[in-house]
Amino acid sequence: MKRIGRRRLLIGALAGTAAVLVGAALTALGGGPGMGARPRGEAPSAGPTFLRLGEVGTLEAREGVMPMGRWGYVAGGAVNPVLVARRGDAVDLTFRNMLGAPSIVHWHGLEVDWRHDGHPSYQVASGGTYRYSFTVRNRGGTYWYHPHPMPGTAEQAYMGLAGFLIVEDADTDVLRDSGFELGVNDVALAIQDVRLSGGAAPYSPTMMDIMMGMHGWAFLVNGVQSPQIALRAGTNRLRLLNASNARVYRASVVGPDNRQLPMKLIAVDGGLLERPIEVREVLLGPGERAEVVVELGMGAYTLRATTWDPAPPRGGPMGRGPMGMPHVALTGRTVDLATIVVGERGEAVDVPAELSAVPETAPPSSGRRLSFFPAGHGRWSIGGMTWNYRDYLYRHMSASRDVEVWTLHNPSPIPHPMHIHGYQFRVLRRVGTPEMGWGLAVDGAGRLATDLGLKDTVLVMPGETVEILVDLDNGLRGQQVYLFHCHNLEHEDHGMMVNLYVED
Ligand SMILES: [Cu+2]
Repeated sequence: MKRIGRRRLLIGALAGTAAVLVGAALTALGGGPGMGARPRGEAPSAGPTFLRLGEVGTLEAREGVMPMGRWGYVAGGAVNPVLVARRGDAVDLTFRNMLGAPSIVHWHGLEVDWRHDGHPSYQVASGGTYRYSFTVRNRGGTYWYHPHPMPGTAEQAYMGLAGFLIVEDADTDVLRDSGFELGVNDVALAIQDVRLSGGAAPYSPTMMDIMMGMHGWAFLVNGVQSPQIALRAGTNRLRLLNASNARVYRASVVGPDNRQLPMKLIAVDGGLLERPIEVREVLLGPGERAEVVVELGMGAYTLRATTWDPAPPRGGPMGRGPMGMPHVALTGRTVDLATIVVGERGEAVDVPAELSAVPETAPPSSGRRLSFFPAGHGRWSIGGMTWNYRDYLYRHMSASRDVEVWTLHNPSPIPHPMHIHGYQFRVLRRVGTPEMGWGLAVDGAGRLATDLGLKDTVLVMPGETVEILVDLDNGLRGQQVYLFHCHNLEHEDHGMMVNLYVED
């Protein structure tokens, strides 16, 4: 199996990260006491490994392959490898589920036939396999893969099963050729929060956690707590992924003077923006991605975020507020996620002023309005429906005819990052944005910089109404059953997911 940039990783700009991760990966794959068995015949890897998606024969979900006994996907001897594909690539790989519970893989953001999309109808039992066969049809961009069984997504993602899936196309080639190199000055950083207890991070949500989503207090970047990321001076491209179960981040890079650096936002969920947008922070709900370009000099920097924690309920856990929910609130605080150490000279890169033509979406033919409500017993509903396999929130949606405006209304005190499978959509408007998003709007429609490209996940903040434009024609024909769900994974596991039935 071909490895991309492996040699460069070992000697290159990620050496610091690699140093942190070498030990971690060795311990994990070496199978220390209580760490689980080492995959047969596979050597430990050093640092993030880049693998061609089309050349991955088998992707295994395994327990105990990461530090703290956490879980991961194993391919080519690497844990949670960064998979790299080219638009148009044919993918034929086998998922093997070595977990103790059913699982299936979802290619988050990719437009694929629903039989290869990780719908839980296709989850396989422990020891089972599932064969994926699809063509990569998306624009170049930063996507990711993670488990999607029902229930169990929340636990499996929390335990560490997640990886990046980078798609390349002609537009991202131009950007790369301007001077970015994967693993050198183009790095992928997945942010996650967990609760540490006795050197492990077990998944054991309380009823309150199920209602609010599981919020941890220890922060991991690519599976490592408070890592040092070594970059070179000059221009760096950071691909940020919020891989957390529930936590929302306003992320920034802070300099030695403790001030937020100016950054260029160049890409979001569904690939490159039309042109770079100057920002100092990006708001990322669970599942969302943002690519930012930042200029670094010699010295130490901090990847920092404002995050929100559920405040203790007023009136005790049994106290009920509006909508029959516990009295909940979210309180912001600042956390340092990673240290960026710049000790080597690098290159300045001129980012093109025109990045890509984001495809136009046809004018809408119809509209739907959807609200999110608690449905009792820790469950949540979308448009009045909670998850079951047999029912569809919408039937007879027409791929060839329907372009829809969806008005997503969140009357609850909890943010809901809403994700649609099989499509990339546009964000049209935000109304009623709360403090969490204040100061981030960049146009008269209340949109954030991260709303200005193609999206597969949109954060609907407490009290907010967000309009999105969904073109049901993703180029795939035949009957499709796609999912629309909250990417707060406790919400997803507790009913906040529905089927959509799309036909020609
Ligand atoms: Cu939710």
